[in-house]
Amino acid sequence: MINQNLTSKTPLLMKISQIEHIGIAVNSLEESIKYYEEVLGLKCYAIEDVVDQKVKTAFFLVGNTKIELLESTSPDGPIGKFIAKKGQGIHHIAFAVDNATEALKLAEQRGAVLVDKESRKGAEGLNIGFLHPKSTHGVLTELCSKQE
Ligand code: CMX
Repeated sequence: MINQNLTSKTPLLMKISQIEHIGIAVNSLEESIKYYEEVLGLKCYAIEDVVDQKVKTAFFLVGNTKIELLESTSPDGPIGKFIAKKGQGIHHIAFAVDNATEALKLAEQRGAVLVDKESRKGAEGLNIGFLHPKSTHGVLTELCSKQE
């Protein structure tokens, strides 16, 4: 899967600073928020609609990493399709990088298949882009950055 056509100009490696968030697909934000708050003792600090992704999100902070709960707003959106097929559960892992568009290009040069050729705006105003799970050993992978 690794692209053999790397040149001397290809940057060495992507620099990931931390796990930015873990995305979890849920049937109902309301019901899941109760579990995270009342059983795990976390605090939901934001709820946001990401209209173009057809999801409603809820965020919790655990150390420097967030948990992002994702409730589908439409059966034909990515979360609606995922839940129909696999049920609730971990949906994706998001890594923080300096520049999401550059990191996407680098991942593609190194053999990953991009869902997004360039970054776009996601929840919390981050620049985000996804790598297809078929090219990442089964884990839908998001790269995100505060700036571009
Ligand atoms: N993790 C692992 N595999 C996944 C997956 C996931 N989250 N989502 C889909 N797949 C697998 C499917 O099981 C399927 O596998 P098989 O071919 O073996 O059956 C394959 O990928 C294709 O799945 P599909 O249901 O036909 O879905 P699509 O090809 O239409 O879309 C994907 C798949 C990943 C491109 C799409 O879900 C996508 O663009 N995801 C990124 C966007 C997203 O998830 N947004 C929500 C998050 C919002 C945010 O954080 O801001």
